[in-house]
Amino acid sequence: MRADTLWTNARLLTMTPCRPVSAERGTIAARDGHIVHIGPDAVDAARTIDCGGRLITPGLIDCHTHLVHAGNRAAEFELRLKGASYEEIARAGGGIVSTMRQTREASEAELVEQALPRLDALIGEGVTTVEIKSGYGLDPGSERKMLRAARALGEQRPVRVATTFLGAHALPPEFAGRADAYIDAVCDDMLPALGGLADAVDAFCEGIGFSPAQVERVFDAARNQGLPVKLHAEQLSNLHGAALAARYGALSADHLEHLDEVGVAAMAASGTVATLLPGAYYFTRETKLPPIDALRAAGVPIALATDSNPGTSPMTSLLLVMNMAATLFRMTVEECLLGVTRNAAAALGLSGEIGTLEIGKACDLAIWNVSEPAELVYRIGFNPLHARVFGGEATVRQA
Ligand code: DI6
Ligand code: FE
Repeated sequence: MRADTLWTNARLLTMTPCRPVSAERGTIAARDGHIVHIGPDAVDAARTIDCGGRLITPGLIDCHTHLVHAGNRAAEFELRLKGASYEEIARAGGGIVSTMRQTREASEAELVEQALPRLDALIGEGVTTVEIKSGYGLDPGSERKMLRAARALGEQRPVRVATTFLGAHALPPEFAGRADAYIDAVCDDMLPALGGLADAVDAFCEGIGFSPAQVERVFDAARNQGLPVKLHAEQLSNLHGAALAARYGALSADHLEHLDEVGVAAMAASGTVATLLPGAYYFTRETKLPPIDALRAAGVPIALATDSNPGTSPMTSLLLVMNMAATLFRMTVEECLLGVTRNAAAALGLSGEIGTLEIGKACDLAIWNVSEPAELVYRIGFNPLHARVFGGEATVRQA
């Protein structure tokens, strides 16, 4: 069989379980967008690209973002610099609800236009898959508009977009004091009307979000639609959301600074990925560390993501996320790289398609100008991407 493209003279970081971060000299080949060969020898191919000894990793995966939204919250950032807390701002009608107002007013095309620079920043650092949540529309039409914009981004750029419905992100003002009625609307009006626009369902389980009982109702409705679930859990307090998510076989529980041992054990038993978001930890000046040692000891897979959003993590760099995870959370280089490849794929339920360099998976590659894997984690604010390949097609580095 003849391959379409063969990359030679590379050092391959397969991220497979046996030797995740020991680079092996070799070649990799694609046909019809998928990896058809990987190993020391070359195979026959229509086109050959010499990688000059460069390091190749799987294309990076940002498994938790709120990339689609209108406006920004720089003014709120300034208030926080003067001492206001994230929760105080949210309770005073700022926060998520202020982004909701601007997002409702924006057209689908405007949402796409505003998200594109953020998406291009991720792509420019080797991201080939990005998860994008709704959650700033908070009414049926606006939530669908956000998800359509997310799908459109995947058509306008060479990137795979996984969409997540986050209707239970915040209480919209028209439902003030009636959170259960809003959850009725999420379950009965919004979720059944998604019509394939969402690949998963998420919720914000928190004092300023929704209670565990309300989240359960959303998860039951997701189950009725045959959609997998994820949860923003234990970010600001411990409501035991991770254990709840695990009971529903959630793909991931995310944030987790306030996670306890019982939650860790529940996640380990259900195979739920722990998605850590060091950008939000940093930007909100959180001081409680997620229980990394306990997650490690229990064998819970750890993913890392930007949480790119205007309120708690206005960041668009997975490379910086890795550096923060290493510096702030003391994660190892191997853990950081697994967090943005194999474990991020698992957090999206896409382990069969992406996240490692293996025959049969999509040929999504990042080719780096670095000598050692550790360099990808070590630098701050420097982009060593040489080239990026999506579905077997090379895309030149974008600014
Ligand atoms: N937790 C977060 O960190 C983001 N959403 C959530 O549930 C914040 C979203 C925002 O402030 O706009
Ligand atoms: Fe988030």
